[in-house]
Amino acid sequence: MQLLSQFLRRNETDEQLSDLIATLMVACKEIALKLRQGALAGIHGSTDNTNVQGETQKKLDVISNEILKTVLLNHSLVAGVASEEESNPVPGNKDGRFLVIFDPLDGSSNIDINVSVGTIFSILEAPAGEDFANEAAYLQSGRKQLASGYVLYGPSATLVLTTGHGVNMFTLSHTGDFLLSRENVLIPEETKEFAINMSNRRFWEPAMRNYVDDLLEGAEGPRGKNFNMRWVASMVAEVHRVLTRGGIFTYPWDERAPKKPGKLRLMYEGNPMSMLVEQAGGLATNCYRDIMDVEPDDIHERVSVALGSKKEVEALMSYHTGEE
Ligand code: AHM
Ligand code: MG
Repeated sequence: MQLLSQFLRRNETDEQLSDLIATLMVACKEIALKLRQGALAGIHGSTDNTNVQGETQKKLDVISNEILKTVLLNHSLVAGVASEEESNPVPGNKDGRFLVIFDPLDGSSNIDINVSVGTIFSILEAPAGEDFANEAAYLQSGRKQLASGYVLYGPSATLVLTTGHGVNMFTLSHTGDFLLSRENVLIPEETKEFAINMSNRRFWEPAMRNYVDDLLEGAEGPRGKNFNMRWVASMVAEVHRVLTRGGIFTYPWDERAPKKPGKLRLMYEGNPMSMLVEQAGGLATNCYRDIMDVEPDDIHERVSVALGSKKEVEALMSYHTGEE
């Protein structure tokens, strides 16, 4: 059994980056404990607040956000953090080397029904001479990420991490250590499994409708095989399934919000998940091009997401671009 810290040392990961990842895991372990207590701790349900995206905050959204902020902003290497639950970035140590961007508790509509949720994070280099209370410092494309990952709080708590050299999984043990449980994750190139919120079909672009309609035709249709569908409504769980056994996950453009395409956020969800998926040999696109090539204009910007098994994402893209 190999500890996360041993694994990072063995792979000659930058010491400061390893230190930051260890600190992040202190916060995630605390969140895992709160989640395990569930209803007994009186932390289910919603607050009276809405976040910057106009969504009602769950009590655990707020608690997880506070835990991450407290732990990270006390770390001398952290120049600032940006969170899905904060209107503006929060500065840390102005001489810190890293910026940390996170969705403290993704899939939080699943908390009260005891279904998997997760913390998603993205780590960037802090540009010299910037004001880390200002979002400009954080508006870097996904290609600039030094590391990204998530902790899935499911039947077990699992860290899935990339520092740009493949993807590895670590499971939280009863002793409170993250132990290596899967090395060099690779997503199968082909799949027969897709994940999309079908109830939004009438709002999609025609290309997306055609693609999904063809999947539903099964072996008799143009795709020539029978597909199965899954929808957990927690991106972390969907991406975990894709990384574990392949598949395609998509949350596409939606005509209800033409200026804010899709539901998922580029900086907190799109970029970190895209880095993991690409590092595992998959594709992560906005249906037209790689998400990590998108230059962000706004810290809370939304993005259309289609990621997973390479050949299936290419098939989806061909419906959109018209290219075979
Ligand atoms: P959240 O960050 O507010 O939890 O929202 C993101 C979640 C994703 O985890 C998931 O893919 C999606 O919202 C589910 O949305 P839907 O309500 O359409 O099923
Ligand atoms: Mg989220």
